[in-house]
Amino acid sequence: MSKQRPSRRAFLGLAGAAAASSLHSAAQAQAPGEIRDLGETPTEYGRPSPFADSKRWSRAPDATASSSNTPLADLEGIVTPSGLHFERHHTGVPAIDPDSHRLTIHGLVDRPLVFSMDDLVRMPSVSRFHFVECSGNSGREWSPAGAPNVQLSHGLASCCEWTGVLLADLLDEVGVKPEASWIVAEGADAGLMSRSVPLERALDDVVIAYGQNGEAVRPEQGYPLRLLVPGCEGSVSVKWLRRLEVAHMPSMARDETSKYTDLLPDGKARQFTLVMDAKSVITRPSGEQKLNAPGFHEIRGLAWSGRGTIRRVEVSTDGGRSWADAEIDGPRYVKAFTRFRSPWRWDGGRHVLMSRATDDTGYVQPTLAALLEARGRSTIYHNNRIKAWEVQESGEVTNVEA
Ligand SMILES: Nc1nc2c(c(=O)[nH]1)N[C@H]1C(S)=C(S)[C@@H](COP(=O)(O)O)O[C@H]1N2
Ligand SMILES: [Mo]
Repeated sequence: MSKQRPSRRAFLGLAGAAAASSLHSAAQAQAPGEIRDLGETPTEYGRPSPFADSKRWSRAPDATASSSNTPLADLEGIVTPSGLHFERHHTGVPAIDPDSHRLTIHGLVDRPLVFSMDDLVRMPSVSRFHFVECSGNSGREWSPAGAPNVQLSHGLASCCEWTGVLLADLLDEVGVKPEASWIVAEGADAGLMSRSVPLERALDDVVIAYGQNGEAVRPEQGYPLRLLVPGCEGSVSVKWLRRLEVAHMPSMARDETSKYTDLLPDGKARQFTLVMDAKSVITRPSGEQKLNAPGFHEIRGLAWSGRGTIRRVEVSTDGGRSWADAEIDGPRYVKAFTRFRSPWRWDGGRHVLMSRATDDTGYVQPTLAALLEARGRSTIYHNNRIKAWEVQESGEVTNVEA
């Protein structure tokens, strides 16, 4: 369905004197006969322009326990460049030689098997766009104060094209016994991080990935092999994957008991809350950015859901009093980032900007109040509240209580 749009030129209103005069000086800069520099010698593996200095933000650069955030405000479209994928590793990034790496599948199976990387790469493959989001993403958003910018508030989420083998195909090879109901995955990092995945999910869309954005999975993302459990909290996507045990119960590993459970006000905890609920955030204008002048500014952001595709994103420029549908004209993949855009004419006044996502199950992203009502304040995980930014009269964008 093609939407009725105002004439871009008339609406943007950028054809004024300022734009015309800068065109004039650009033409002057290219005088005929001028000798121009050849620039730098190309490299074997390209790098971003030195003027484009997007960086992962690291809390404490430390080899043993680390995390870093994707600079979402700097990125366009839905793909996170591999070098800017957020990182979360509990016991360092191991250096693994793919020639000696093996994946063992055993437990409640007919034929336990050991796969080399060559064995896996010759099998039928899939390539799919999926987000990975740490369930601790937006942990600071449990307080009204929230985080000052989108890298800190939402940057423990990234989206790449992942290539690999469907776990269902590997389980077919080993033959799962009827009494099996869980898969326990183990990584080859120093702490042998381990998580359990229900068998029905393992047989659905789980990928054993060796490719990321067209090249090998990056070391920080689990080279040479990672489990990729689409739509689920990042910690089940076990990196540096070396072992899968088919079992009749979860292993109750550290990271599914003392960590990654959601403590409720009555002292009980939700466990195996794997699915990441629908969420969205405005990446531009967002905290710590500055609008240079009143007039046209496109509002842009990202929406995603661990249950399926994004059906709708609404944007408010008046603190949630009124909402309008944003445009989604890029790809709308399952369990992947979805880009939304909304035209806006800034009048120079104060405005509170918000976005609200709805997924194809009909689930609507909640307010902070609704989330607190359901879960209380004792957990740090699974915060998908509606996020607000305030545009000040100076053009500065700040985080705002909402
Ligand atoms: N082996 C192993 N797998 C792991 C982890 C880890 O520390 N070791 N961290 C988990 C957590 S908590 C998250 S959020 C994701 C992060 O994936 P990324 O670093 O590729 O962004 O990996 C998960 N898989
Ligand atoms: Mo995580």
